[in-house]
Amino acid sequence: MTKLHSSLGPNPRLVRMFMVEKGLEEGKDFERVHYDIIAGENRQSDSLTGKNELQTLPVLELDDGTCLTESWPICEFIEEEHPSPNLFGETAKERAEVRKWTRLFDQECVVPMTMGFRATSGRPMFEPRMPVVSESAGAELTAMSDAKWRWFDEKLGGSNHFALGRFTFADLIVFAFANFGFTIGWKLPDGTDNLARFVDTHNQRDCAAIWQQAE
Ligand SMILES: N[C@@H](CCC(=O)N[C@@H](CS)C(=O)NCC(=O)O)C(=O)O
Repeated sequence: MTKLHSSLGPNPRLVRMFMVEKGLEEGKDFERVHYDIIAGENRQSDSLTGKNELQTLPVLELDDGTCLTESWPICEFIEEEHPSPNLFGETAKERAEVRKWTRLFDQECVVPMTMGFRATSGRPMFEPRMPVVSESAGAELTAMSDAKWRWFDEKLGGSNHFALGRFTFADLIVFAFANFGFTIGWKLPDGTDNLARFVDTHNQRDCAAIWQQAE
């Protein structure tokens, strides 16, 4: 059976949410292998190194032993294997639109947000594990990310969808990382009422339950 090597954190949960959206069930369609990243289990495990040289989660291990890494490409792989419901777009133009919003969000919000967190409130956990920027640079990165969240709020306007006028991966990644933020004490920046409405709306989706589950 396909194995999803998983842990606490937004990236594994993004893939798990995607699987819920696809109607794929843990125990039936895939097996989940959990790593305690707080205890550094992923960094001590030789077996994970063999699957992902970066020792991060998620890793999707296929029946033939192929190991796929990086949450977004894993989700695109799942989409190709399970085309319905469509979450990346039906045509090349639609896919370009979904990937545009995903890329913008990944680069402009996720990167500064996570680097900022690792250098400030997350510092005690991350400093011993990986290079982190200074606390003041971390605060600047958080401010840059907040400014981009506001830009996303403006782009969203009265809609609850970033692309194609329907639920896509672009919405899922924004929703997943907002929920991740809430678990670490982050709040939507002031002046992002559209995003607050977006989160409230998508909290009704089945995939939102992933954030209520203890690891
Ligand atoms: N770019 C990767 C990021 C993977 C990543 O950083 N995963 C985190 C969990 S959200 C992790 O494994 N952290 C534990 C560690 O770095 O030791 C992806 O998209 O999957």
